[in-house]
Amino acid sequence: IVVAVDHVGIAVADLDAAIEWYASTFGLVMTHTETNEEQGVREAMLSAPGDAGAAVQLLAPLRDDSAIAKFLDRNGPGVQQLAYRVADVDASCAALREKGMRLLYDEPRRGTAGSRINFVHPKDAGGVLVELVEPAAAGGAEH
Ligand code: MC0
Repeated sequence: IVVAVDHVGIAVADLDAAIEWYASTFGLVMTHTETNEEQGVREAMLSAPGDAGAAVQLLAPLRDDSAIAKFLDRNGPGVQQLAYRVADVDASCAALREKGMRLLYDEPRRGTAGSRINFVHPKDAGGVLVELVEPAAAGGAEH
């Protein structure tokens, strides 16, 4: 089902301050940033220079009623999600539903850089909010 670990998502209150902190502390560089209105986040992807492996995703809330705002209120900043890359998010969701897991959305929604995403409920995944990410087709249209 899983092709790779895509990213680890970390909830932060202030995105710009966090980007600066990860750069000055660990030398991570920002490779992508965007606002996702539907998810209620401003986000940034960070990597070690030249590393094409799993990324660190910083997630800051756009609104008080967003998932990240609720997470920050409850837990403070910290790891909010683990994202697995999949080849076909519809097929992966079907396979996980078959195993009795709850997917949060009936149909995949739009994630980073035109990807298609869904989430496994943390209570069905060992206490971890698991995101499934099907990247946008290289050079193809965004979903
Ligand atoms: C809640 N719980 C978590 C959790 N959030 N456990 C682990 N990790 C988390 N992040 C626990 C609570 O502590 C609670 O446990 C139980 O799950 C149910 O909590 P709830 O109060 O019923 O639910 P909420 O309101 O806290 O919502 C949790 C839920 C929500 C996962 C449903 O955050 C959600 O819809 N997330 C999916 C969207 C999302 O996270 N978007 C932001 C990233 P107890 O034991 O107290 O019952 S956007 C993104 O990631 C995109 C841009 C991308 O990467 O492409």
